[in-house]
Amino acid sequence: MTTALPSQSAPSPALPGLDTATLTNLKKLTQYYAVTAFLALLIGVLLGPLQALNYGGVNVYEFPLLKVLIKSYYQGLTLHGVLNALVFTQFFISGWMLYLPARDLNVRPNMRFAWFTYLTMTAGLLTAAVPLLMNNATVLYTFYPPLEGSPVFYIGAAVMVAASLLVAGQVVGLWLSWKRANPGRVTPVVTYMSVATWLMWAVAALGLVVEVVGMLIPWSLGLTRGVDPLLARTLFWWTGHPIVYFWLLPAYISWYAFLPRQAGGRMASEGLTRLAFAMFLVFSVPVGLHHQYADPNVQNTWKVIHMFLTFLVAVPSLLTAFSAAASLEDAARARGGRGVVGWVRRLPWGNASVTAQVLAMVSFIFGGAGGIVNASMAFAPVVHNTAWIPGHFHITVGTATTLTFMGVMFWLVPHLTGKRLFAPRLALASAWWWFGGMMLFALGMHWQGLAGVPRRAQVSASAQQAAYDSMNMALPKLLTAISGGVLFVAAVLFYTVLIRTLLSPRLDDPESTPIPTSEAISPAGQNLREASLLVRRTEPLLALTFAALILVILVYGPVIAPMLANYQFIPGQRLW
Ligand code: HAS
Ligand code: CU1
Repeated sequence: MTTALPSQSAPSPALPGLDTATLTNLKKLTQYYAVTAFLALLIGVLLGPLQALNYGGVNVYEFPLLKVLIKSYYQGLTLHGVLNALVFTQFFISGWMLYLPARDLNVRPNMRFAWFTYLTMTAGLLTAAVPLLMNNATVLYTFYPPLEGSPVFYIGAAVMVAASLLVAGQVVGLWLSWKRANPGRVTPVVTYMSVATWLMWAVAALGLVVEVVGMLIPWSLGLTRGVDPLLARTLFWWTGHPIVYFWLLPAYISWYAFLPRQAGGRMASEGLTRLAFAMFLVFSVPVGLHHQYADPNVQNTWKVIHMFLTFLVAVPSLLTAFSAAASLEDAARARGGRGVVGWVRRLPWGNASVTAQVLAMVSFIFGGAGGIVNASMAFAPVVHNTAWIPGHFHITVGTATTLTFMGVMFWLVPHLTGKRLFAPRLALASAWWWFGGMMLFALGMHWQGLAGVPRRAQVSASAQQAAYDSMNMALPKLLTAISGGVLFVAAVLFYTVLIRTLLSPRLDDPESTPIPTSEAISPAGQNLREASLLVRRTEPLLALTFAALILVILVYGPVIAPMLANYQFIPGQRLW
């Protein structure tokens, strides 16, 4: 049956719109992406308390039962990082940012290609999982050489990333065909944000693709006699910094476009939203050296330039903080809120989806502030490679991203399936427990980091236990250990809600839970000719991508060229 659907945006005469059959298929695909993502997160999250206990001074890795499954702290940490930070995010985002623009534009994607991409990504994941689980790729989620994992791991990871680029290509293709059919029209804002994010990711991924395909795969297959660790790290961080915005911006899409409506308000300004995403597109990538301040053989001049560009890329997040707060205030005042800060009480705190996302935002105030500390060359030596860094990223990717995606699932699953959210009060509780656990973990870890406790270290079984004990870390260690338990409870609550919802019978028409697209206080309008200067200047996303690429070449060329000229062949090491 192929009936036309009520569309998000006006249908365009020259393009086939979404019919019921395609929409059902697209919803199924989105559900597959989301469920695969949350399954990966489930395994990753169950390993989390083990890591937290380590930083609480408790070594659980010697328990015989655990030893059967996980050979070492480092294997546990590798699985935790890969599954949560790389697999969960990429799968969720690929489904989310294909579904949203297709709905927003009302354009029919090629569903065979879309399923092919999902299957390719899953094949990549399963391939990489084998050596990870067999302790043959215990190289942590950054896989820095000369640590050498099985080639199967690098090949699986490369296939996974390549699949994400196929999704990027499909979404950009949908947008371009919409543009051709709608000359002179302003790109609808949800599509604008999605396409900007995918284009940013395409520029960002180049570094990783060159590193893995050009260096790590041939080396791990024994085709080259060594690998250059400095060049590999530099290419890794070319991708490694912007990857954090690839995780963040899909959450921002929800904060800008959906959360205001869910809370009872409006998006602040479409123009400002576009400016933020245009800035992310241009400035996300040329900043990777802020992960390499401690690396030798990189000129300080370039480190300083990357530092200033890092401060620049914090600006669109500050714009987002302003916009998000303004739209929440708009919502709360519409619900009768009063006072300079008293309005906060009138947000719909009983709504699990809203609460999860607002708490994600609150944690990101601290996560973002910590990021600026990390980026400052004067402070970096104090925090680099200490427990501070995992503290930082658990209140960025661990909450701003993850807790937002959890909150999104509370409406997305009913919207995709027609099933009702199981036990909304448990869902609400899971958001608070997750937020509380992450804040405790972050406090404990930032604190330990300031005292000099290293990151990625099995401190609970340190050979220099006396040195560790003499740091007087009893309180932060306790906080960190407790946070592992709190997060475990949060996970049990969340997965109870998710799994029971998924297993429940379909009761409603899925479309009776609509996509909560918000109106804007200051909209962009439909026609470019009548739009504001800001909207017109930010519309040409391909030109902005080109500018991004030029900027990246300018600030990476002089860093990478001497490394290529002085390539070092360092043999691999297996330290586990
Ligand atoms: Fe970071 C290391 C700098 C953001 C993730 N970062 C990491 C690592 C990860 C990570 C995973 O410069 C570890 C990598 C590794 O394993 O080695 N980070 C920054 C900076 C930002 C930043 C400047 N990071 C993120 C985000 C992440 C993430 C986002 C994941 C999603 N980070 C660094 C640096 C390092 C680093 C160095 C290397 C450290 C080292 O030494 O190795 C900025 O983008 C942050 C800007 C953000 C803000 C906050 C805006 C606040 C908002 C919320 C508003 C709230 C409201 C709520 C409105 C300025 C938008 C209102 C509430 C009511 C109730 C009304
Ligand atoms: Cu970074």
